[in-house]
Amino acid sequence: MKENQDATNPVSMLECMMLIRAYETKNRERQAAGKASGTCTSVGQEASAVGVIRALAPQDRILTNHRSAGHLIARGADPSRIMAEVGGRATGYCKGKSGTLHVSVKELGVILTSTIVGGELSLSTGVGLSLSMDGSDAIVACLFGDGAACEGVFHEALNLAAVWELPVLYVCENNQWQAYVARRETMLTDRIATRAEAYGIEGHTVDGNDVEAVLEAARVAVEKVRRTRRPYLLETYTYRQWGHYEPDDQSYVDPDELARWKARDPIDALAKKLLDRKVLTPSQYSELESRVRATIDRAAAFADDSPFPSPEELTTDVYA
Ligand SMILES: Cc1ncc(C[n+]2csc(CCOP(=O)(O)OP(=O)(O)O)c2C)c(N)n1
Ligand SMILES: [Mg+2]
Repeated sequence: MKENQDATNPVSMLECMMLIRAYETKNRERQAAGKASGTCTSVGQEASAVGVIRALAPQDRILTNHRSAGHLIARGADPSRIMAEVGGRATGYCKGKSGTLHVSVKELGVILTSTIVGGELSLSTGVGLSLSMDGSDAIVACLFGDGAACEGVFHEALNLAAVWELPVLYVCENNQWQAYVARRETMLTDRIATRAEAYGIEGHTVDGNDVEAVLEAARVAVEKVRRTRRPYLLETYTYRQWGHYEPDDQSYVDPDELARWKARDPIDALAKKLLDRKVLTPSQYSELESRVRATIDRAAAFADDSPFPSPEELTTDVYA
């Protein structure tokens, strides 16, 4: 099975990135108003989410981390049900039980969004093993951060997948932050993909703020993993524009650095490119903005109108 061509059209990718940004913005407002639990937002990283996820085929599996709303939306998850989940409502993807988005969306192949840093690494290797034993042509995409790449589990997961030849695409979203610690304080290299060589696999770094470049790099990587059934390490070099967690005043962030990255905002960059290429007119761009706003307003209303899970639900779907 192939990726969905409509989903990789640049205008569709722009709309999806705008939808992710609008979702995160609305969720931050809702958190401040006490309507949702605080979440880790992916603002600034939309190109990485959309470029990687849209290169996958429907049968592929996804495991990701705590900064996952963009990955879910790019995969086609309904923002209403994500918002309901974060609001603890029964209509959420996991009946509101996942806390700050520790969800699984089986119908989309999203096995887990792990809030345990690095948890997705070892689990993805395991899912790769199960696909391999089943003789499936599906692959696993494992999205994690530069902080997770500093954990011992990174070595264990990649090395085992390399030695056992498992079909896992490891994607490090290097957003320059590990909670409140700058990435440069925890590693002397700023290119995580170079570590691939140590495991005898291929690695590549791509500009994570350029969605077309990310899509192209992810397509190459996905094709290689699917064909060779061997792992690959792709790094999307990007920047976390908002705080680690809402609320976060970002008082520890260098304002000049933040301003430099905001000037390279992935959504502004793609919109400008498409307007310059005349693939998009200003009025079509305004239509996208209105459509996205309407979708997110509907999502918020859906979450607010949804019931909380009943007390009898407390122990259902929970494995002891
Ligand atoms: C095992 C574990 N240790 C610590 C934490 C607390 N924590 C949550 S996110 C985070 C930083 C993760 O950084 P990175 O992997 O780069 O992901 P990013 O937040 O930048 O997307 C930390 C330390 C955790 N959730 N799990
Ligand atoms: Mg990080």
